[in-house]
Amino acid sequence: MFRKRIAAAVFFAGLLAMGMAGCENKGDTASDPELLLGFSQIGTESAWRIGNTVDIEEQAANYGIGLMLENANQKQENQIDAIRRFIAYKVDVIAFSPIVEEGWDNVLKEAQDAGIPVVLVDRDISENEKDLTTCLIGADFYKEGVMAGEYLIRKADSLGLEQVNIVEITGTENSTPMMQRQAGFMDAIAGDERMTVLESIDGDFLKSRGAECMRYLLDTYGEDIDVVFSHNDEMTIGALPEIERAGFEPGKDIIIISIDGGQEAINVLKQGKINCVVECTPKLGKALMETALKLKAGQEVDAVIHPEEQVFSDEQDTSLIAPRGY
Ligand code: GZL
Repeated sequence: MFRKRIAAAVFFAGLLAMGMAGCENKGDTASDPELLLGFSQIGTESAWRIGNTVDIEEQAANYGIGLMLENANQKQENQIDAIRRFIAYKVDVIAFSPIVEEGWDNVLKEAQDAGIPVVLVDRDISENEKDLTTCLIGADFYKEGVMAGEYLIRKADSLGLEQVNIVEITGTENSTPMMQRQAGFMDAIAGDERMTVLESIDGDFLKSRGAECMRYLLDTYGEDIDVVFSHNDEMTIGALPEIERAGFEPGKDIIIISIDGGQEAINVLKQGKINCVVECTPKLGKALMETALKLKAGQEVDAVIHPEEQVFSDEQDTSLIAPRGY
């Protein structure tokens, strides 16, 4: 315990110095946090991810919680290393957004042996490793996929379509959002005989890969494509210029369905080039801080916390959509 306080004091001295330099001091809590939270973030691959990081940093400051946030630059091994550093620092709580669902059991056993609770943020891990974590704070990705599929059925009805050919650009393979968004979407359209999935291809949640995937899909299927279902806005934004370069009007010749709900995608929705954006809020920081404080106080926490989420689409007056903040 004594070593922990020294480590924390050294760490907070740095924080305080940065705090004095970078933002106003919110009173006693900002300079004498009750709690040290270690957070391993996946990277900076999307506006969603950056918005998630900003929100966690802001909420840590609001709650007067000491935050050690490390960026893994899209590498699982960097997340595992960061968690080991948090254990060495004897933080009070560890949180992380697992880039994929498998491969965490060893480091999570080390955290358990050190008596440090682990909170999953945003993404989940495999069932056989979950008992090594305390809880999950993140979206219901399956429901997001269902909402995307249900929108497409309504859209096909409104257009009187008899055949709907779909291409899917998926997020990072073996990640929770990729697997569950795909499952929800496919389940939602399964009973509709008009729906045919021509191909699913991994875009890794990246804008550049979204463009590459779209180029390949257009070269392969051309005007047979009626719908693009993209697992995140970054890949969608990357795909749009490729659709236009091929001579098609996105949002009119090809129905575009995306997920995240960042400002850039909402702006394009308002222009009519995207038809539907399912919200996936990155604002998980408040729930994380409140959960960390409960864990520190030895209180019970909910096993799963899902934020409320909505669908933005051309079925509504998109001019009324408020600024998104990410
Ligand atoms: C979803 C999150 C996903 C976003 C992508 O909660 O895990 O990762 O949809 C991000 O933009 O890369």
